[in-house]
Amino acid sequence: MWVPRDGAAAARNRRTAEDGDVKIGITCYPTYGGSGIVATELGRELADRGHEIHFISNALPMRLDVAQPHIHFHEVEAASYPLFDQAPYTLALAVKMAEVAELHRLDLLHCHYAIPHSVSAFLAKSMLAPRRLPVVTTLHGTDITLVGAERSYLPVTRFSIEQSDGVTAVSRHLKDATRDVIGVRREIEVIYNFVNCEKYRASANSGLRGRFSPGGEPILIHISNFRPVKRPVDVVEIFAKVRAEIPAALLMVGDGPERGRAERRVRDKGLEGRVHFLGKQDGIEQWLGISDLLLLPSEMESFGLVALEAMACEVPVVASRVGGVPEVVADGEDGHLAEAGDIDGMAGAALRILKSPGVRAEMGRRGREKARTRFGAAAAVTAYEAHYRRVLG
Ligand code: GMT
Repeated sequence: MWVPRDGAAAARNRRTAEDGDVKIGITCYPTYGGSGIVATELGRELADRGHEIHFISNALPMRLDVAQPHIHFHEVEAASYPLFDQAPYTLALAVKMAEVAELHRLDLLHCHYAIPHSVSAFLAKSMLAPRRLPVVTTLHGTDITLVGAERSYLPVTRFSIEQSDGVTAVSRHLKDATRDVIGVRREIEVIYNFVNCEKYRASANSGLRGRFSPGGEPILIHISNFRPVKRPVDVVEIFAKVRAEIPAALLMVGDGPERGRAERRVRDKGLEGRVHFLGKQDGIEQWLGISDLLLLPSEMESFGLVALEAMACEVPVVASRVGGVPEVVADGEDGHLAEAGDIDGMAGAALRILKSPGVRAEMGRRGREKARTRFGAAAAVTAYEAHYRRVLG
């Protein structure tokens, strides 16, 4: 809806999340990655609550079902011209955001990942002035710790965050990093990522499990975008040490630049047949549901959404003690943490869990309980609604 800036008309027209449905434009990276998953799940939950959700992105987000009521999708196509080396996506996105905001009377834009989404949103909002179009930015991690920290991007990252009407971060660690690394001084609300515990749960799919574990041996799993920051080669090294002591299988779910190196390491270690590269998968809950342990030895992780998804499936987590991971996984309770690169430490932790079915089950039970009570979807979605309400004034 159109909300004038000032005056009595503004007060009459001003809409808040409390008054009923809000029309929200959500922009995210549509491909494999935690930020897109969080944006998509949030959009679906908000739509369930009756809000009108317009996804604006260069492709349909991976887990989005446009058949769901109150969900709409608008594709951004960056026009190319022989003069352009690369099509200007940031501008195309800004134009589409402004167009959708006008046509569908959006109340606000919610950008997941600062670069370039919040910059495009700033342009869209400026183009539509004096009509008010607040922008909320949710910071996910690498937009601050890697991309944003890059000297050439730092000023524009800081600018787009400072110019947003509301800013949230997915962990306390990320909130602090935004202050320390980017130099942002404005208020940032921490709203933790969440998981749908109905969808993510342990599964007794004996057919699927039997394919990888014919003798009932434990199944370890790693799920990521196989970027260097995820250290998938470490996963293979850790698994090799586990396999040296007990029979086990490893599922490698996802794809990305480090997959080739990880596959070569599997061959060097003679682990073919024990390690299964499954590529990008929809419905990762089915893979987590049959697994016994998640390995997440990342260099950095502002939250580690997949750790939370594993916990919801009663799968203990062995991960690096980095970034926001300790805010999700409690060492010794629902998993174990070690320093990034400590392959011996992580292999030892994995063996301690896998050699004792009682410990494994108890850690899994605690993980699910924590996922349900501290990281449930309902509380997070309510927190986002309250955030929107404040931004809408
Ligand atoms: O991990 C990435 O390569 C990118 C990024 C994304 O867009 O998925 O992940 C970040 O956002 C996730 C969702 O909030 C977090 O769970 C991840 O920890 C975070 N990745 C890093 O901080 C490396």
